[in-house]
Amino acid sequence: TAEQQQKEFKPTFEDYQKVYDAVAKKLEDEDEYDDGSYGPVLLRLGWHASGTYDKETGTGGSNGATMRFSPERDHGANAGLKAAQDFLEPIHQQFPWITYSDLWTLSAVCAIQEMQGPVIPWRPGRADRDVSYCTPDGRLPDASQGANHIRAIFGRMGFDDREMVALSGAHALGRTHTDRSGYDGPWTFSPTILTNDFFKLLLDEKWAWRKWDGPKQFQDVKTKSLMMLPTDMVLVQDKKFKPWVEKYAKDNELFFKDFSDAVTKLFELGVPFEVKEEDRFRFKPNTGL
Ligand code: DDH
Repeated sequence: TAEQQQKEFKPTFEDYQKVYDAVAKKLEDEDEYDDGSYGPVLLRLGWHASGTYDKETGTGGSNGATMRFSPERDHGANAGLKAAQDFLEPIHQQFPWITYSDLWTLSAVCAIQEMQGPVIPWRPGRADRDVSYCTPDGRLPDASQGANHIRAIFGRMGFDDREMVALSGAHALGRTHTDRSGYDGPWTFSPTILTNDFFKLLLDEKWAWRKWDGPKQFQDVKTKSLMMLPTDMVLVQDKKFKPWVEKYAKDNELFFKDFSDAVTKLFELGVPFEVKEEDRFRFKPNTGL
């Protein structure tokens, strides 16, 4: 059984690289989904698995993959993430020795790297846990809120302002869906390639409230084809967030460095690793295969 394999099989770096390669290949093959890639939704799965962490109680985080179960899978913030879990199911069948918890964060790392983002150092060690470890609803950010909310949510995970802004750069990728969050549209013109465009557009475009029946969101005045969430706009409205938006808009290398550091930290929150920090794996990207 998978559980026996997870206990008995001692995978090496090469074994994990094989899982990475299988995810990368499936990303290449299944290019009909959404804007042409499952990459963004795979990243969102890894982030929502990890972003439930509470540093005070040590609960939540990527250790456990409890989003497989109700009630956590039904939390509003997780709407649509079943697509990512279903995408990964055949990979899990192919490599039953890996835990779902490790697979989800490894796949999010793969998604970032295959979408031309920075290398994200990663280490194994997460164990799957049962339904009793599901976190309560409300631990993930609410896009309709302001700066206090962002700082409360990410502060609870242990992040500072700089890290909060760097992590938000993930919204260069993917889109919002009316049948998931209720919001509509992508943030950038290249939603399957990671760049600092989220920050550039936030500063350079003129944004106005979109006139529609849906939830309050911003629209770019010029093309009316891009969107920003209220929480995205907070990053240029808040005096302490904005300087980081400006730095990342000017310097993609700095953004990649800080994004890589913050995502590595995010995916490791609350995980009792045996592998040391200095022994983290750096997976070889397959881009262009
Ligand atoms: Fe996000 N995000 N996110 N986000 N996110 C959505 C989509 C994606 C917030 C709200 C939303 C991060 C931070 C925040 C990604 C990655 C990350 C959607 C749309 C909403 C709403 C969902 C849908 O309708 O399908 C809010 C609020 C915050 C906040 O910081 C306050 C972070 C930190 C990350 C990360 O990865 C580090 C990605 C990728 C998507 C695109 C998903 C897709 O299917 O495409």
